[in-house]
Amino acid sequence: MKNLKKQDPKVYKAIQGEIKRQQEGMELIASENYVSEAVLEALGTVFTNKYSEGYPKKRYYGGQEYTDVVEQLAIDRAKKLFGAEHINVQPLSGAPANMIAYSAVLQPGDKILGMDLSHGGHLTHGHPVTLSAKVYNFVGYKTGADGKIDYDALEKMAMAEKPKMILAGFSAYTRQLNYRKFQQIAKKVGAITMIDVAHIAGLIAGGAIPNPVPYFDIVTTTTHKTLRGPRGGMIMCKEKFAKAIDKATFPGFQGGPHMNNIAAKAVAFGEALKPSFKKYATQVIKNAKVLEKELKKYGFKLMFGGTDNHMVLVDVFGSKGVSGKEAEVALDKIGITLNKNMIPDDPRSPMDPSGVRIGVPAVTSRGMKEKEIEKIAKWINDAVENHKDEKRLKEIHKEVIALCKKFPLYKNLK
Ligand code: DSN
Repeated sequence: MKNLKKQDPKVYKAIQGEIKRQQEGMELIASENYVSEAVLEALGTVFTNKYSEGYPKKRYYGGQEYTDVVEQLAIDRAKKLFGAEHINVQPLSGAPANMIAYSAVLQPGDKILGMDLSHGGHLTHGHPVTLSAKVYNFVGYKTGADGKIDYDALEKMAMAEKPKMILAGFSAYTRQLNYRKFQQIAKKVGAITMIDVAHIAGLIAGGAIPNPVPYFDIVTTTTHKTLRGPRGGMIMCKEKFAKAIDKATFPGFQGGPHMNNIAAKAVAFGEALKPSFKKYATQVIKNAKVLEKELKKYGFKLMFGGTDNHMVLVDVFGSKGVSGKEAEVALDKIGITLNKNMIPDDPRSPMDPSGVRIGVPAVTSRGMKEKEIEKIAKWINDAVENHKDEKRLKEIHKEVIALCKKFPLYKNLK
């Protein structure tokens, strides 16, 4: 970064600070990951200069011989990964992808059944603060008494509400979804099926969990979570919705696609097609299972009874009398980054909820395995139980940094 260093030392310094923070910190935010240096290189290219409204071979401006190459590569590789009939790689991120998908097949005011946020859903699945909830009429389904989605209740709700769309997917639910059930229920009421796989896309691509693509009309995702690509979104769909999805993306919702980002998506999808990515996805699940077991051993209550994916949702307040916010702050002090999170029917507030969400995709990318996860669980327990003991927190922080240094990251970045 020699030009940046000379020209803009303030931005350069912040970037160096962030590199060090990522190198020395333990990243347990379930939606984060570390892209490869090849993906970073593709992001920082002259494709950022190019306007390319339209799609490969059907653009509005000239000079598209290379944009067409990278966009087509991204599409073809994503098709191989997920087996989708049609793919649009232009959505800028997950929230736009969801809004585009709704607008492609629904009319304002149409009803969507989506998962309640505090039960594991996502803001864009109908939370009142979002634009989507102002445009569409969302009804939220919840998890049942056993902590899992109650499909009988979902079916009754669908029969009573007659939604135009049934939406599956989540940002904090930790159990495998029954794709077939969603499909069957939607068929009964004549609803379109959509699933947002942002959190689990990499686990699907790596074959570590079943692929929902055959069961759903529309599948949206981000590309930067378990899939380990650049920040961005993507929509997959059945051929019959292809035109509607493409038109809703551009010109319906977005302008020029971010071609540097699409080039980086192509690189990341190429990486996900390699056998090493299968190993990665399998290890993510193994690591999450160890985290589940260890945290339970330390007396933490896990929501939904445990995990089948890459994360756990922990009721820290119910388990240890420490709020989600207090836990997040204490863990930050020891170099472990995660986020406070609501638990189902949380008696506390969103800014200081009962839970924390903990995910292992990033530490697994770093090469950490079962043994390291055991240490992480021990540190989490230690920091939560001693959250007011600054001296103890400092001691643990040193141990966290020492372990991070054994799993180096971005060695060539300067
Ligand atoms: N912010 C992402 C997450 O953490 O799950 C979802 O948008």
